[in-house]
Amino acid sequence: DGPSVAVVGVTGAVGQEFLRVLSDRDFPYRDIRLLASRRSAGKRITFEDREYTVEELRPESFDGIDIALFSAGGSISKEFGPVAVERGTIVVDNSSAFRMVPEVPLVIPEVNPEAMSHIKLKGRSGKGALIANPNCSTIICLMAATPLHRHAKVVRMVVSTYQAASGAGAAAMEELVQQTREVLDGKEPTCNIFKKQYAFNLFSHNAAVLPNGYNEEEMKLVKETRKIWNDTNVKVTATCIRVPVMRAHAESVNLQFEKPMDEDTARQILEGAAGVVVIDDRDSNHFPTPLDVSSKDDVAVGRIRQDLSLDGNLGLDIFVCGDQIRKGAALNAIQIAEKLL
Ligand code: 11C
Repeated sequence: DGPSVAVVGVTGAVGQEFLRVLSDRDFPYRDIRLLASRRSAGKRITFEDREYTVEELRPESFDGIDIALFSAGGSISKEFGPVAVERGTIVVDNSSAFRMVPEVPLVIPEVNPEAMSHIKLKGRSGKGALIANPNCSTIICLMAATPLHRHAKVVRMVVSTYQAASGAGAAAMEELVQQTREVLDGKEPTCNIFKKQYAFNLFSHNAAVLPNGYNEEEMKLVKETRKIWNDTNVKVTATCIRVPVMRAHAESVNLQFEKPMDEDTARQILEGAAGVVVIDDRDSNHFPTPLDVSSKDDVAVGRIRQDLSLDGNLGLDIFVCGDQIRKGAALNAIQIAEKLL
Protein backbone atom coordinates (compact mmCIF):
# COMPACT_ATOMS: atom_id res chain seq x y z
CA ASP A 1 0.00 0.00 0.00
CA GLY A 2 1.60 3.26 -1.14
CA PRO A 3 1.74 6.53 0.77
CA SER A 4 -0.87 9.29 0.87
CA VAL A 5 0.56 12.24 -1.04
CA ALA A 6 -0.25 15.97 -1.02
CA VAL A 7 0.94 18.43 -3.66
CA VAL A 8 1.17 21.97 -2.30
CA GLY A 9 1.17 24.67 -4.98
CA VAL A 10 -0.32 22.34 -7.57
CA THR A 11 -1.32 25.12 -10.00
CA GLY A 12 2.26 26.47 -10.37
CA ALA A 13 4.83 25.42 -12.98
CA VAL A 14 6.57 23.02 -10.56
CA GLY A 15 3.24 21.86 -9.06
CA GLN A 16 2.03 20.80 -12.50
CA GLU A 17 5.36 19.06 -13.16
CA PHE A 18 5.00 17.14 -9.86
CA LEU A 19 1.85 15.56 -11.32
CA ARG A 20 3.54 14.73 -14.64
CA VAL A 21 6.55 13.16 -12.90
CA LEU A 22 4.41 11.17 -10.43
CA SER A 23 2.54 9.77 -13.39
CA ASP A 24 5.60 9.15 -15.62
CA ARG A 25 7.34 7.26 -12.82
CA ASP A 26 4.27 5.31 -11.70
CA PHE A 27 4.77 6.64 -8.20
CA PRO A 28 2.75 4.23 -6.06
CA TYR A 29 0.56 6.71 -4.14
CA ARG A 30 -2.50 5.45 -2.26
CA ASP A 31 -4.35 8.73 -2.68
CA ILE A 32 -3.42 12.28 -3.60
CA ARG A 33 -4.62 15.68 -2.38
CA LEU A 34 -4.12 18.76 -4.56
CA LEU A 35 -3.60 21.94 -2.53
CA ALA A 36 -3.13 25.59 -3.41
CA SER A 37 -3.94 29.08 -2.21
CA ARG A 38 -7.54 30.26 -1.77
CA ARG A 39 -7.27 31.96 -5.18
CA SER A 40 -6.87 28.61 -6.96
CA ALA A 41 -9.13 26.55 -4.69
CA GLY A 42 -12.10 25.04 -6.50
CA LYS A 43 -10.24 24.59 -9.83
CA ARG A 44 -10.72 21.16 -11.40
CA ILE A 45 -7.64 19.16 -12.41
CA THR A 46 -7.70 15.85 -14.25
CA PHE A 47 -4.91 13.58 -13.15
CA GLU A 48 -4.48 9.95 -14.23
CA ASP A 49 -8.07 9.78 -15.51
CA ARG A 50 -9.63 11.13 -12.31
CA GLU A 51 -10.95 14.58 -11.71
CA TYR A 52 -9.80 16.38 -8.56
CA THR A 53 -10.86 19.68 -7.01
CA VAL A 54 -7.99 21.87 -5.83
CA GLU A 55 -8.43 22.40 -2.09
CA GLU A 56 -7.40 25.47 -0.14
CA LEU A 57 -4.25 24.85 1.90
CA ARG A 58 -5.07 24.59 5.64
CA PRO A 59 -3.41 22.89 8.62
CA GLU A 60 -5.98 20.04 8.45
CA SER A 61 -4.98 19.41 4.83
CA PHE A 62 -2.12 17.28 6.15
CA ASP A 63 -4.19 14.93 8.33
CA GLY A 64 -3.39 11.41 7.12
CA ILE A 65 -0.82 12.62 4.59
CA ASP A 66 2.48 10.67 4.52
CA ILE A 67 4.43 12.77 2.00
CA ALA A 68 3.82 16.40 1.02
CA LEU A 69 5.56 17.89 -2.01
CA PHE A 70 5.77 21.67 -1.49
CA SER A 71 6.37 24.25 -4.20
CA ALA A 72 4.38 27.33 -3.28
CA GLY A 73 7.15 29.74 -2.29
CA GLY A 74 9.21 30.19 0.84
CA SER A 75 6.61 31.91 3.01
CA ILE A 76 4.00 29.13 2.48
CA SER A 77 6.71 26.55 3.28
CA LYS A 78 7.67 28.42 6.45
CA GLU A 79 4.05 28.64 7.56
CA PHE A 80 2.76 25.19 6.60
CA GLY A 81 5.92 23.00 6.53
CA PRO A 82 6.20 22.75 10.33
CA VAL A 83 2.39 22.29 10.61
CA ALA A 84 2.59 19.30 8.28
CA VAL A 85 5.60 17.85 10.11
CA GLU A 86 3.73 18.09 13.42
CA ARG A 87 0.98 15.96 11.88
CA GLY A 88 3.50 13.24 10.98
CA THR A 89 4.00 14.21 7.32
CA ILE A 90 7.38 14.10 5.57
CA VAL A 91 7.68 17.38 3.70
CA VAL A 92 9.87 17.55 0.59
CA ASP A 93 10.24 21.30 0.18
CA ASN A 94 11.28 22.93 -3.05
CA SER A 95 11.71 26.41 -1.56
CA SER A 96 14.81 27.91 0.02
CA ALA A 97 13.09 28.22 3.43
CA PHE A 98 14.83 25.34 5.23
CA ARG A 99 17.80 24.48 3.02
CA MET A 100 20.45 25.87 5.30
CA VAL A 101 18.89 24.66 8.58
CA PRO A 102 21.60 22.25 9.84
CA GLU A 103 19.22 19.43 10.83
CA VAL A 104 17.28 19.56 7.55
CA PRO A 105 18.83 17.27 4.91
CA LEU A 106 19.50 18.98 1.57
CA VAL A 107 19.41 16.16 -0.93
CA ILE A 108 20.20 15.28 -4.52
CA PRO A 109 19.47 11.53 -4.57
CA GLU A 110 22.35 10.72 -6.95
CA VAL A 111 24.76 12.78 -4.84
CA ASN A 112 24.07 12.52 -1.10
CA PRO A 113 21.20 10.09 -0.37
CA GLU A 114 22.89 9.24 2.94
CA ALA A 115 21.86 12.65 4.31
CA MET A 116 18.24 11.47 4.55
CA SER A 117 18.82 7.83 5.52
CA HIS A 118 17.54 8.43 9.09
CA ILE A 119 14.14 9.67 7.87
CA LYS A 120 11.40 7.05 7.71
CA LEU A 121 7.71 7.16 6.77
CA LYS A 122 5.25 7.17 9.69
CA GLY A 123 3.88 3.73 8.83
CA ARG A 124 7.47 2.47 8.99
CA SER A 125 7.94 3.71 12.57
CA GLY A 126 9.09 7.18 11.52
CA LYS A 127 7.63 10.60 12.27
CA GLY A 128 7.22 13.89 10.46
CA ALA A 129 10.32 15.54 8.98
CA LEU A 130 11.51 18.15 6.51
CA ILE A 131 13.77 17.39 3.56
CA ALA A 132 14.89 20.27 1.36
CA ASN A 133 15.26 20.19 -2.42
CA PRO A 134 18.31 22.26 -3.45
CA ASN A 135 18.14 25.27 -5.76
CA CYS A 136 17.84 24.24 -9.42
CA SER A 137 21.22 25.73 -10.41
CA THR A 138 22.90 23.80 -7.61
CA ILE A 139 21.24 20.50 -8.57
CA ILE A 140 22.15 20.82 -12.26
CA CYS A 141 25.74 21.84 -11.49
CA LEU A 142 26.37 19.13 -8.89
CA MET A 143 24.87 16.35 -11.02
CA ALA A 144 27.89 16.83 -13.29
CA ALA A 145 30.51 18.03 -10.82
CA THR A 146 29.98 15.38 -8.12
CA PRO A 147 31.14 12.27 -10.03
CA LEU A 148 34.36 14.18 -10.86
CA HIS A 149 34.64 15.46 -7.29
CA ARG A 150 34.43 11.88 -5.98
CA HIS A 151 37.35 10.92 -8.20
CA ALA A 152 39.79 13.83 -7.78
CA LYS A 153 38.29 16.18 -5.12
CA VAL A 154 37.21 19.61 -6.27
CA VAL A 155 39.00 22.35 -4.35
CA ARG A 156 37.54 25.31 -6.30
CA MET A 157 34.57 25.71 -8.61
CA VAL A 158 33.68 28.74 -10.79
CA VAL A 159 30.13 28.69 -12.15
CA SER A 160 28.50 30.98 -14.72
CA THR A 161 24.81 30.35 -15.30
CA TYR A 162 22.44 30.99 -18.20
CA GLN A 163 19.08 30.59 -16.47
CA ALA A 164 15.69 30.03 -18.05
CA ALA A 165 12.38 31.84 -17.48
CA SER A 166 10.86 28.85 -15.65
CA GLY A 167 13.06 29.55 -12.61
CA ALA A 168 10.95 32.64 -12.02
CA GLY A 169 7.67 30.73 -12.47
CA ALA A 170 4.88 30.26 -14.97
CA ALA A 171 4.16 34.02 -15.21
CA ALA A 172 7.74 34.72 -16.32
CA MET A 173 7.46 32.04 -19.02
CA GLU A 174 4.25 33.66 -20.27
CA GLU A 175 5.87 37.09 -20.20
CA LEU A 176 8.76 35.85 -22.34
CA VAL A 177 6.31 34.63 -25.00
CA GLN A 178 4.27 37.82 -24.82
CA GLN A 179 7.34 40.09 -25.01
CA THR A 180 8.77 38.13 -27.95
CA ARG A 181 5.53 38.69 -29.89
CA GLU A 182 5.40 42.33 -28.88
CA VAL A 183 9.00 43.05 -29.90
CA LEU A 184 8.54 41.30 -33.26
CA ASP A 185 5.39 43.37 -33.80
CA GLY A 186 7.35 46.54 -33.06
CA LYS A 187 5.43 47.16 -29.82
CA GLU A 188 6.69 48.20 -26.40
CA PRO A 189 7.27 44.95 -24.39
CA THR A 190 5.12 44.36 -21.28
CA CYS A 191 7.46 44.21 -18.28
CA ASN A 192 5.56 42.95 -15.23
CA ILE A 193 7.86 40.26 -13.85
CA PHE A 194 11.40 41.54 -14.42
CA LYS A 195 10.76 45.27 -14.96
CA LYS A 196 12.97 45.22 -18.05
CA GLN A 197 12.99 43.76 -21.54
CA TYR A 198 13.62 40.01 -21.37
CA ALA A 199 12.96 38.93 -24.97
CA PHE A 200 16.10 39.31 -27.13
CA ASN A 201 18.08 40.34 -24.04
CA LEU A 202 19.78 38.89 -20.94
CA PHE A 203 20.49 40.31 -17.52
CA SER A 204 21.93 39.60 -14.10
CA HIS A 205 19.68 37.23 -12.10
CA ASN A 206 16.66 38.91 -10.55
CA ALA A 207 17.41 37.66 -7.01
CA ALA A 208 18.25 40.35 -4.45
CA VAL A 209 21.81 41.67 -4.54
CA LEU A 210 23.54 41.36 -1.17
CA PRO A 211 25.98 43.80 0.49
CA ASN A 212 28.90 41.57 -0.62
CA GLY A 213 27.96 42.21 -4.29
CA TYR A 214 26.78 38.64 -4.97
CA ASN A 215 23.07 38.02 -5.54
CA GLU A 216 21.12 35.44 -3.52
CA GLU A 217 21.09 32.94 -6.37
CA GLU A 218 24.91 33.02 -6.52
CA MET A 219 25.25 32.58 -2.76
CA LYS A 220 22.88 29.58 -2.91
CA LEU A 221 25.37 27.88 -5.24
CA VAL A 222 28.16 28.60 -2.76
CA LYS A 223 26.40 27.56 0.45
CA GLU A 224 24.34 24.65 -0.86
CA THR A 225 27.36 23.03 -2.53
CA ARG A 226 29.25 23.09 0.76
CA LYS A 227 26.31 21.52 2.62
CA ILE A 228 25.58 18.85 0.00
CA TRP A 229 29.25 17.85 -0.34
CA ASN A 230 29.67 18.15 3.43
CA ASP A 231 32.81 20.17 2.73
CA THR A 232 33.09 23.60 4.32
CA ASN A 233 36.44 24.20 2.59
CA VAL A 234 35.44 23.91 -1.05
CA LYS A 235 35.80 27.30 -2.73
CA VAL A 236 32.86 28.24 -4.95
CA THR A 237 32.16 31.45 -6.84
CA ALA A 238 29.30 32.13 -9.24
CA THR A 239 27.77 34.63 -11.65
CA CYS A 240 24.09 34.02 -12.36
CA ILE A 241 22.43 35.39 -15.49
CA ARG A 242 18.84 35.18 -16.73
CA VAL A 243 18.60 34.37 -20.46
CA PRO A 244 15.51 34.26 -22.70
CA VAL A 245 15.18 30.47 -22.72
CA MET A 246 11.98 28.76 -21.62
CA ARG A 247 12.69 25.94 -19.18
CA ALA A 248 16.25 24.63 -19.02
CA HIS A 249 19.26 26.16 -17.34
CA ALA A 250 22.78 26.07 -18.81
CA GLU A 251 25.94 26.45 -16.73
CA SER A 252 29.60 26.84 -17.53
CA VAL A 253 31.53 25.13 -14.73
CA ASN A 254 35.28 25.42 -14.15
CA LEU A 255 36.67 22.86 -11.73
CA GLN A 256 40.03 22.84 -9.99
CA PHE A 257 41.02 19.52 -8.44
CA GLU A 258 43.30 18.37 -5.65
CA LYS A 259 44.44 15.38 -7.73
CA PRO A 260 45.00 15.29 -11.52
CA MET A 261 41.92 14.71 -13.70
CA ASP A 262 42.54 14.25 -17.40
CA GLU A 263 39.73 14.94 -19.84
CA ASP A 264 39.42 11.34 -21.08
CA THR A 265 38.98 10.05 -17.55
CA ALA A 266 36.43 12.82 -16.90
CA ARG A 267 34.47 11.84 -20.00
CA GLN A 268 34.46 8.19 -18.94
CA ILE A 269 33.32 9.06 -15.43
CA LEU A 270 30.52 11.28 -16.73
CA GLU A 271 29.41 8.64 -19.26
CA GLY A 272 28.91 6.23 -16.35
CA ALA A 273 27.22 8.71 -14.01
CA ALA A 274 23.55 8.19 -13.09
CA GLY A 275 21.25 10.90 -14.41
CA VAL A 276 23.93 12.34 -16.71
CA VAL A 277 24.24 12.12 -20.48
CA VAL A 278 27.35 13.25 -22.35
CA ILE A 279 26.90 15.34 -25.53
CA ASP A 280 30.43 16.21 -26.55
CA ASP A 281 30.98 16.02 -30.29
CA ARG A 282 33.87 18.30 -31.21
CA ASP A 283 33.86 17.33 -34.90
CA SER A 284 30.31 18.53 -35.49
CA ASN A 285 30.44 21.24 -32.80
CA HIS A 286 27.49 19.59 -31.04
CA PHE A 287 27.30 20.19 -27.32
CA PRO A 288 24.39 20.41 -24.82
CA THR A 289 21.68 22.99 -25.43
CA PRO A 290 18.69 23.89 -23.24
CA LEU A 291 16.37 22.43 -25.90
CA ASP A 292 18.22 19.08 -25.82
CA VAL A 293 17.23 18.64 -22.18
CA SER A 294 13.84 20.37 -22.04
CA SER A 295 11.25 18.05 -20.44
CA LYS A 296 14.00 15.40 -20.05
CA ASP A 297 15.21 13.82 -16.82
CA ASP A 298 18.95 13.66 -17.50
CA VAL A 299 21.40 16.52 -17.16
CA ALA A 300 23.59 16.88 -20.29
CA VAL A 301 27.33 17.60 -20.10
CA GLY A 302 29.73 18.60 -22.85
CA ARG A 303 32.65 20.90 -23.75
CA ILE A 304 34.67 18.57 -21.52
CA ARG A 305 38.18 19.92 -21.79
CA GLN A 306 41.34 20.47 -19.82
CA ASP A 307 41.67 23.94 -18.27
CA LEU A 308 44.95 24.95 -19.92
CA SER A 309 45.56 27.72 -17.40
CA LEU A 310 46.40 25.09 -14.76
CA ASP A 311 49.41 22.74 -14.96
CA GLY A 312 49.33 19.02 -14.25
CA ASN A 313 45.73 18.33 -15.38
CA LEU A 314 44.42 19.96 -12.24
CA GLY A 315 41.61 21.83 -13.98
CA LEU A 316 38.66 21.04 -16.21
CA ASP A 317 35.99 23.07 -18.00
CA ILE A 318 32.54 21.64 -18.64
CA PHE A 319 29.19 22.95 -19.91
CA VAL A 320 26.03 21.56 -18.32
CA CYS A 321 22.34 21.84 -19.25
CA GLY A 322 19.40 20.57 -17.21
CA ASP A 323 15.64 21.01 -17.23
CA GLN A 324 14.93 23.51 -14.47
CA ILE A 325 11.38 22.36 -13.74
CA ARG A 326 12.16 18.67 -13.91
CA LYS A 327 15.59 17.68 -12.46
CA GLY A 328 15.97 21.20 -11.05
CA ALA A 329 12.77 20.86 -9.05
CA ALA A 330 9.93 18.32 -9.45
CA LEU A 331 11.91 15.23 -10.48
CA ASN A 332 14.53 15.69 -7.77
CA ALA A 333 11.79 16.08 -5.12
CA ILE A 334 9.98 12.94 -6.29
CA GLN A 335 13.25 10.97 -6.38
CA ILE A 336 13.64 12.03 -2.73
CA ALA A 337 10.10 10.77 -2.03
CA GLU A 338 10.95 7.47 -3.77
CA LYS A 339 13.89 7.00 -1.39
CA LEU A 340 11.34 6.93 1.46
CA LEU A 341 9.40 4.01 0.00
C1 11C B 1 15.87 30.60 -10.71
N1 11C B 1 16.81 29.06 -9.09
O1 11C B 1 16.19 29.89 -11.66
C2 11C B 1 15.88 30.11 -9.28
C3 11C B 1 14.50 29.87 -8.82
O2 11C B 1 15.82 29.01 -4.33
O3 11C B 1 14.43 27.68 -5.25
C4 11C B 1 14.35 29.07 -7.55
C5 11C B 1 14.84 29.75 -6.31
C6 11C B 1 15.01 28.74 -5.23
O4 11C B 1 15.53 31.74 -10.87
